Amino acid sequence: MISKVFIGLPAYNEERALPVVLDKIHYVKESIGNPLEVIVINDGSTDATRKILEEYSSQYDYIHYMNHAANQGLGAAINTLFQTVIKYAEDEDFLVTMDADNTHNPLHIIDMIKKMNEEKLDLLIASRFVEGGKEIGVPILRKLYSRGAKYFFKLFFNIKNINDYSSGFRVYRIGYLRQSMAIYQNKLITTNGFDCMAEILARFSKIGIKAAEYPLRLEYHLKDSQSKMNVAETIRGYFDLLRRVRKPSLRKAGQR
Ligand SMILES: Nc1nc2c(ncn2[C@@H]2O[C@H](COP(=O)(O)OP(=O)(O)O)[C@@H](O)[C@H]2O)c(=O)[nH]1
Ligand SMILES: [Mg+2]
Repeated sequence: MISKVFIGLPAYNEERALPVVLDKIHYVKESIGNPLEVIVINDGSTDATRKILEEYSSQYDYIHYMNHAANQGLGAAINTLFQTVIKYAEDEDFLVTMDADNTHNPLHIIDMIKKMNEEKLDLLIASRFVEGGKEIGVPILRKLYSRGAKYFFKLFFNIKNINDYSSGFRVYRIGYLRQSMAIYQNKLITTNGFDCMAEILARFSKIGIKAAEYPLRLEYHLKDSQSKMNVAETIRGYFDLLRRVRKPSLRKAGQR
């Protein structure tokens, strides 16, 4: 059976970038050879994001969206996305997450799915820190932050082959995602902030995972809006993970 690819996009006030990203995804859908569905989590946007989603979803039946009435944050949006996708997807399907700000090129998805299948991976991260990875137009503070995150997580929550812990461009195998959510009793994500991306990996590091990286060309020069990430708050969240993330008791989670 051929795996289905779900693409999940968290979006907060992305009226400018979203149509460009959805058009690029349409091209991927035509060329990938797997069935593909898109789910956008519109997190209480106050711009035209919702209107754009109404238009795209009425034109294309593979494009879906959900609305949070008010802005809850990236962690809440990714949590909604995970809970929704594991309801509908099969274990052999894939969930791709990526930014809706047009800095992640959907064309990468075609090769990333191939690599997931060939290497039988649970997780593949599009990474700036693997040979061939690039970042174009990233401010120096952001470069320092993502490199600092790398050393922090390699030290405390090491996952073999993984270096880019803050990249939101990833492919998850649904079977693994479902199992890890069960192990953590549905609390894989316990923050509403941007630190959710690293929290997910911190928890995976405690239960074991077969993961790899794929060279990301981070096209930050195409970003047409302010970054929504608060660097200081995100770093505070990372330190908090040292206290919050413990190895789960497998017996309690009903794993045998
Ligand atoms: N659902 C949701 N998405 C958000 C929120 N803040 C940012 N995002 C989305 O998360 C992604 C990452 O944010 P972005 O501004 O691109 O951060 P950066 O790329 O790290 O500078 C983008 O797709 C945003 O639209 C939020 O509060 N809720
Ligand atoms: Mg971004």
